[in-house]
Amino acid sequence: MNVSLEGRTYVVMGVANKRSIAWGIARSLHEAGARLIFTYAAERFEKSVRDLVATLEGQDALFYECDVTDDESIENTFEQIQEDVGTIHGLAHCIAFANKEELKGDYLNTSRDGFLTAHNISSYSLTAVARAVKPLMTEGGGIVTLTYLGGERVVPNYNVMGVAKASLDASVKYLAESLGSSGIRVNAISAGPIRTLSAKGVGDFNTILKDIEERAPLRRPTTQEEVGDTAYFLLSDFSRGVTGEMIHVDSGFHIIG
Ligand code: NDP
Ligand code: N5H
Repeated sequence: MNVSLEGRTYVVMGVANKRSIAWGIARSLHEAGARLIFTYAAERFEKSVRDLVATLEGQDALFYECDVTDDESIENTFEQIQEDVGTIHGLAHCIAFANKEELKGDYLNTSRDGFLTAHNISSYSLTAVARAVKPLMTEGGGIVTLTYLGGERVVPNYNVMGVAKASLDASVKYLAESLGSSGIRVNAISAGPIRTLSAKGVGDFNTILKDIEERAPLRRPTTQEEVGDTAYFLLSDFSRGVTGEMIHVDSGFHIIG
């Protein structure tokens, strides 16, 4: 069994800045020796991702623009990656979006457009990306996505994103079945709240974190590094028997009633 990721290449989707969970995953994979490929949503984010990656010593990374709402963009990205590097050993999908005005108040008021946008970007994108990366994963490997407790139970203000995460969680299981015979495992990490750009300005984050510090078994908030190391586990041979699974990296908060 090889738990070093030397000689392996992983795609990381969803680094916006140094607080991104995707960046925590990238650092863990980098430390394990992996070569990394980054995708960003639009050209205007390219420089900030490149500047961050320049801080990873000895990392010979590649960068591609990929808007997951656009089938052509997904196809072009993975065709280009195949041309440039050939085989891929895994992928981290760290992408979600819902309209800000629908992440507060009553879920009942969710619009059709808002519902479809949240599901398109936050859930369907995993299926579209999994289909596009499959031909590049000729040696098998792992796909990891990020989810949140609000998909399993009602969490105030998470609203339409909770419904989209429930759909994402079900997709992880169906994709695990679709891709298992190709040696590709599909798993989710359910992360505890982490202050990222997405989390900015939504809900009362301080109150949510205080509750974690008081009631979660580990009495401390989740870190990017904790999620990063669990992604490393799920993308390495250590987890070779694990697929269709959701691992909570949330200081144990999900077991508290
Ligand atoms: P970030 O804001 O750092 O990352 C969100 C990413 O989604 C951004 O990089 C953004 O890209 C990308 N994105 C949005 N729309 C598109 C699109 N159309 N195409 C491609 N990329 C897109 O936040 P997080 O790190 O917090 O979020 C990562 C994941 O973690 C999400 O799935 C989130 O739901 C999940 N999660 C977060 C938790 C938290 O507390 N922070 C807890 C549990 C789960 P760009 O900036 O280029 O637009
Ligand atoms: C219960 C909570 C707090 C309330 C709900 C938060 C939901 C957050 C998820 C989505 C992804 C946030 C989002 O789409 C924000 C956008 O409307 C506005 N922001 C942006 O457009 C920025 C610039 C870009 C980078 O963001 C994206 N996403 O593209 C949940 C929290 C305790 C935990 C949490 C924050 C979960 C989660 O899923 O992220």
